[in-house]
Amino acid sequence: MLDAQQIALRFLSTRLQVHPDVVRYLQEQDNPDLIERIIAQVPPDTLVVTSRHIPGLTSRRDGVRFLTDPSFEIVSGAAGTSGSVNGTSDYLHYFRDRYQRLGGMIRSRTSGMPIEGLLRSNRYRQEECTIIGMVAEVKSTANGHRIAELEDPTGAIAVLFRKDKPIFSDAERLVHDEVIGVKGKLSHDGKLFFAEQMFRPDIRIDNTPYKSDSPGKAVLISDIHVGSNTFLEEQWNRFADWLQDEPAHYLLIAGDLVDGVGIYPGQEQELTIRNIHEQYDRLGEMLSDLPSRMRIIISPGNHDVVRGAEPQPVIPKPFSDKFPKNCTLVENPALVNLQGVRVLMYHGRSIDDMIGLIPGASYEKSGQMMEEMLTRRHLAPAYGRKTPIAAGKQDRMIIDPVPEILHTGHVHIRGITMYRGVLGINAGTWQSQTSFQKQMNVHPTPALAVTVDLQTLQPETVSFM
Ligand code: D5M
Ligand code: FE
Ligand code: ZN
Repeated sequence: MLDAQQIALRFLSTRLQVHPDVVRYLQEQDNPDLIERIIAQVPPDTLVVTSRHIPGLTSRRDGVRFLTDPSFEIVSGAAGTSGSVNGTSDYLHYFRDRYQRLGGMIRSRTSGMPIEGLLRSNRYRQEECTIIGMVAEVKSTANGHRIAELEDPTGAIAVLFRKDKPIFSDAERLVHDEVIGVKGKLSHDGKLFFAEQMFRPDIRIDNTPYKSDSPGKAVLISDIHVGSNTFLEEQWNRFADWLQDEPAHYLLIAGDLVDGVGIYPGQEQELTIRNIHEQYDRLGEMLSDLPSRMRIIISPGNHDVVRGAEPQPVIPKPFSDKFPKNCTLVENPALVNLQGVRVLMYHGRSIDDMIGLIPGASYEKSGQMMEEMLTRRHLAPAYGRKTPIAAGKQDRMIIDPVPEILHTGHVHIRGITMYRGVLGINAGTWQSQTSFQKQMNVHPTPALAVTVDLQTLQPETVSFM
């Protein structure tokens, strides 16, 4: 996504002001050429560039969003945007970008001071102040308090969250590499910061989701696992039959399309299709049997043939050859716009990590796991554990803009949640319990689809068991 300030500066350099709606639109388009085209096209007496100056765009009723195609647009995560990773310089950029953008969200509600400034002089000791930093490390003390090392670009400080303070329930759920703000006081000796209050980047409390002004229905699924001997073919066929008569406009599939090969030890014994090409070809046939009036949006997961590091690229050419024409391939994650309703699709591998780090978290509570992402405004906050992240120049895992719907998969367990106006949906899987999941004690909820009416944003679960 382009930087808002840079967009505004580019316009200012030609003596043009620019409306925030237009900045937002240009950020979403992520195409610097478009800015140049608009500058070249505005009439010479223009003072402020508004939506009127952008040709071919229809505005959403609230004037916030513009669509070239009112029924469907990929906001981010289009094919070819995942990029490659170039060593340590990108890694530094990545964390700087993560800190700047998430810190900026916190700063819009409370101002913070640089950690270095706090430590340099005695002036701030015992004075209430706020700092904004990334959690470098977090652990429990011998007395059951939590202590976190908080870092910003200027310095680092140990922050203590006492177990007898109301703040402790937030602090318990701290994971490393998330960005937070803390209000509190520095100790006498300047070595420890006592936290009183904590701010996450979070969704605004008054966030109101956009609803489509024309009829539309989306069907959300994930984790089909074609090729596995636990893939539920009969149930899938029932789903396909049901779609024939269902006025559904969109089918969204959030990863693990096929079971893949060599994904876990002993997998060969549990495959009915042992060739990865044949697995995708079979999926292509299944999708071709679905109504061609539907737009099918497909993103990959950790069982798919692309690199594991997120953002994961789209399913590449030879594998998608048999997919019907009504399929659109997107990356993982991807933000798509259905009639103005934005759906953030993310397979959800980071849930494995969060379950290990957040007390009380579990596979059964996939709804809560989506809330943990939304409050941190990040799809995979903890870096360097099971979820490989391609640390490119920009952090593509940041949740910005706020979607109407967060669509995840991976856990194979249905979960639906509503958090500050954002609808979180995990529809489960089309695979019954595998021996691996038995060992992991994961009890799937298979053969479910979740539909969403785009005019009301009401979800409904349909079972095909
Ligand atoms: O994930 C299917 C389910 O298995 C999901 O609930 C997560 C769980 N799973 C997958 N890999 C692991 C590891 N490494 N540890 C613990 N739990 C795991 P799928 O991506 O379909 O294999
Ligand atoms: Fe899966
Ligand atoms: Zn998965």
